[in-house]
Amino acid sequence: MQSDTPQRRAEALHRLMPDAWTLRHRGIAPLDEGLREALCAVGNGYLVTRGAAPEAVADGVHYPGTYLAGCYDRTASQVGGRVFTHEDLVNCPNWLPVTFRCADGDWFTGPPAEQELELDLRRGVLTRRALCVDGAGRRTRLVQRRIASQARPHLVALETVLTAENWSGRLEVRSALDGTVTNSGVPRYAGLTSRHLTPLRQGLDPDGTLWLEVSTGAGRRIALAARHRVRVGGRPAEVASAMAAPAEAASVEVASAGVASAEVASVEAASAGLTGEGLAGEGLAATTFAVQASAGTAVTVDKAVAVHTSHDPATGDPLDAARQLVAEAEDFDHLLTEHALRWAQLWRRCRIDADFPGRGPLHLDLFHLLQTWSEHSADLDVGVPARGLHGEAYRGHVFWDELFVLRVLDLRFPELARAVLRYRHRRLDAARRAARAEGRRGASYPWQSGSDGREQSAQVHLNPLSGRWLPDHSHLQRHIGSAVAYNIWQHYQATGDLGFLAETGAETLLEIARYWASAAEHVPSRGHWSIRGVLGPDEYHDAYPWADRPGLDDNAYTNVLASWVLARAQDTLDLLPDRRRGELTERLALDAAELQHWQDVGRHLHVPFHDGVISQFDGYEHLAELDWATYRRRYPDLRRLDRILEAEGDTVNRYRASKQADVLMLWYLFSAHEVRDLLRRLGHPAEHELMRRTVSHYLHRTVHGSTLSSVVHAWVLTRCDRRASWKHFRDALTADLRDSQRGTTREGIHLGAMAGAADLLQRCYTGLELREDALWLDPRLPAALSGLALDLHYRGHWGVRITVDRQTATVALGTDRPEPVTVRFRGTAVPVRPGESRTFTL
Ligand code: IFM
Repeated sequence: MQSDTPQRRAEALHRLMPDAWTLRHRGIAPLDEGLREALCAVGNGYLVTRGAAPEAVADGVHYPGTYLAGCYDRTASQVGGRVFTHEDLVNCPNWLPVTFRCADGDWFTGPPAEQELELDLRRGVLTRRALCVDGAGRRTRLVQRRIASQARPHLVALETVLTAENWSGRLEVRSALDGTVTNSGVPRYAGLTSRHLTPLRQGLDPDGTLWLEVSTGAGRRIALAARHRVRVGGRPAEVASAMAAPAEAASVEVASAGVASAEVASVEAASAGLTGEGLAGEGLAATTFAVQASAGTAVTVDKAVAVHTSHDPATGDPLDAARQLVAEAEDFDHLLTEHALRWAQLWRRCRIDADFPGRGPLHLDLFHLLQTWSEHSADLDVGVPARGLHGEAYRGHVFWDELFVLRVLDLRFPELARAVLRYRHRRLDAARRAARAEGRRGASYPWQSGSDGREQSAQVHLNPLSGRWLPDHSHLQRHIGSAVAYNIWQHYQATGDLGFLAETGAETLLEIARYWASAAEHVPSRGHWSIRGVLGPDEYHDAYPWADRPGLDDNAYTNVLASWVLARAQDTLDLLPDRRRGELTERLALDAAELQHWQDVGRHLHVPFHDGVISQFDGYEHLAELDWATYRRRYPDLRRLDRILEAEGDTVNRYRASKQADVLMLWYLFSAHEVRDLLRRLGHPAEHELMRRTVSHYLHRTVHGSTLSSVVHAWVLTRCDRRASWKHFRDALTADLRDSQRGTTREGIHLGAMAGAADLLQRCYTGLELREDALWLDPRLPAALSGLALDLHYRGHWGVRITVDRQTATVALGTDRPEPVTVRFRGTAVPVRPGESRTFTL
C-alpha cells in the first residue's frame, strides 16, 4: 500500500478495502505475496491458516502455514559454534493442497493468469477467483472459498469450483495433506533448526477419507482427516480411478475402494509434493479424482479437513477424533452457514460504531484478533502470541502484548480475558523458579513465554544489515511482571469478579509484588530504593555505553509500575474475603512485617529526572544527542536505527534515541491524575506541565520501531495534540495493512497494535476508565471523528451502551442485572439503573 501522501494513502486503502468489510487483492504480486498471506489468513482461535494458494508450496514467494494455538516444539540449534535451545510455534501439516490438470496437461502450480482474493470479514470467508491457462492454451476458471470454522474449531474447509472455458475432456484434481512442511517462514532464522514434524503414518480409508498423522519432537501427535465430495454441474459425480503407486514405507496404509479412486503416497520434498510424479517417502497423503469436464460446466471439489492433536482436551486418539469429525462434516455451504452465524455473534459483541472515512481496517484488526483468540483458545492453556497464529516471527512466543489485547477482551469477552490470566497463573511456579534463579523472591515472569512458562527469549539475534549475530538481552524486560499484575487488576475493575481475584488473580499479583520488593536494593546514601540491571519497553537501550554488563538502572517505567504493583497488593488483600486472605497469607508466608516492607519500597523507588522531564533511566542525561537531521537524510526509514548504527560500528546505546514509548507508557496505562498521584507517592511534585514536557522530549527522539509505539503515542497525545493523536491512531490501525514495519507482517500480524488501535476508539477517545468501582467518561473526540457508539460488557452487565458525540455522552444500561452502574463524569458520580439511560452534556 503506497503511503507517500494522505491522498494516495486513502486511494490505496480504498483499493484494498472497497468497503468496511472487504479486503481485496487484485492481480499477482510476488513481492507482496507473503503480506497477503498473513492478511488473508483464516482462523478460529484453535488454528490459523495463512492465505496461501492451495497449489502453492514454500518457494520463497509463497509460504503456506497452519499454526495451532500452543503447539510448540523445543529444538537445539547451533549458532557461531554455540548450541541454543528454543521453542517454536510449529508449522503444522498443510491441509490446503488442491490442484488440477486438463487432459494430459501439466499440473497447475500457479501463478494464474488473473487473480482476485477477497476476504469477507463479516463472515470469515476467503474467496479466490482466478483464470488458469495451461501450456496448450486451455482456459479454466477457478473459484475457491475457504473457512476455518468458528462453529467447529477442528474443522477447516476449502471448496474449489473449476469451469472449463474453451475445452472439454478429462479433468484430474489432486488433493493432499502435507506433513513435510518445515518452519522456514522467517529468513533471519535460516540457520536454526526448522524441522519439527516426524511423519507417523498416512492412508486412505475405504469410505474415501484421506488421513495423515505426524508427531512433533515434543511428542504431540497431530492428525488430519479429509473428506472430498465432487459435483459436476451441481450433481454428485461418479469419479474415475487414477491410482498411482503407493509408497513402499511400511507405515503407509492404502485402501483400494472409496468414493474416489485414490493414491496414498509421499514425497521427500514438499515442493514436489502435490504435483510430483515420483511418489516416495513419508509425510504426504494425496488422492486424485478424474471427471469428464465440458466447457461451461462447473466441477466442484468440496474438501473438509478435521484437525486434532493428542493435547486437545476431551479427545482420545487424535486420528480417531479427526476421522469421526470429518465424517460428520456437511457440504461447504452448510458449514459456511453455521460459521457465519458465529461470526455474526462475534461482531455483535465487538460493536464499535465509529464514523470516520476509511474505517475498514478497524474490522480487519478485530477480525484477526478474533481469529487468534476465541472461545476455542480459552481451554487450551495457551497465551496470546504477539504475532498472532499467522507466521513464525518471534517463534510464536507470548510477550507483554496481552496488555493491549486484554483491554478489548475485558470489555467484550471477559471469559476469554480470564483464560489469558489463567495461562499466567498456571505458570506461576515457573515464574517463582525464575525469581529464585535470580536470587530473588516472588515471581519473575519471562519476557518471552511459550508452553511451560520458561524464558524463551533469544540469546542471540541476527542483524541482517551487518550479518552479525549479537547477544540479545531483551529478557531483562522484567516489567512484564507488572503487565501481568496490571491485567489482573484491570480485569477485576472491568468485571468485579472477586471469585477470580480470590482464586488465582491475587496469588499471582502478590507474588509479583514480592518480586519487586526483593529486586529493589536500598541505597542509603540517596535514601531510596533502586531496581538495577533491567530493560524498559524501549529495547534500543540494553546497556550503558560505558558499562561492561547489560541492563540499566532505575528505568522510570519499571520503577513506577513496581510501586503501583506494591500498592495494589495491599488493595488486593483488603478486597479478599477474610478466609481467603487468611489462606493466602498463610500459604505465601506473608506477614505484617513483609507487607510493611512492600509499602516502604513502594514509596521510595527511585524515579530519575533530568531537564524537568522524567528520565528513561538513571544516567540517561549522559547520553549523546543523535544527529537526527543527518540520519534522517541518509536513511529515509529509521525504524531499525539499532541495526543501522550497529552496522556502522556504533551502538544505539550511546544516544537519546528510543525505539518505542517507554516513559510515556505511564500516561497510556494511567490517567494524568493517577500518574500525578503515583509520582507524588514517590516524592515528586508532579505538575500538569510535566506530562507535556516529557511527551515532547521523547516524541522527537522516538523512531516507532514497534507498532505498539503508535498506539501509546496516539493515546498520550489526545491530552495535548489531538490531530497528532489521530495520525498515530491511523498508523496503528493500518500498521499491518500497510506493512509499516517493512516486510514484517508477512512473518505474522502485530496483534498488540491491532487490538490497541481498536481500544483507542473504545477507551481513549471516549475517555473511558474503569477504576474505583466506577465507569469514568471524559470524551476527547478528534476532529476526524464525529461520534462513537459502543456496546460493552461491564461488571456482569451484557449491554452497556455508550454513545458519544460532540455535545453529549450517554450511558444506557440493559436489564440483565439488578445492580446499577456508577458513572463518573467531571466530578459527579451518577448511578445508572437497569433499563435507564443517562445523558451528560459535554
Ligand atoms: O512486545 C513487543 C515489544 O514491546 C517490541 N518488540 C516486539 C514485541 C512483540 O510484539
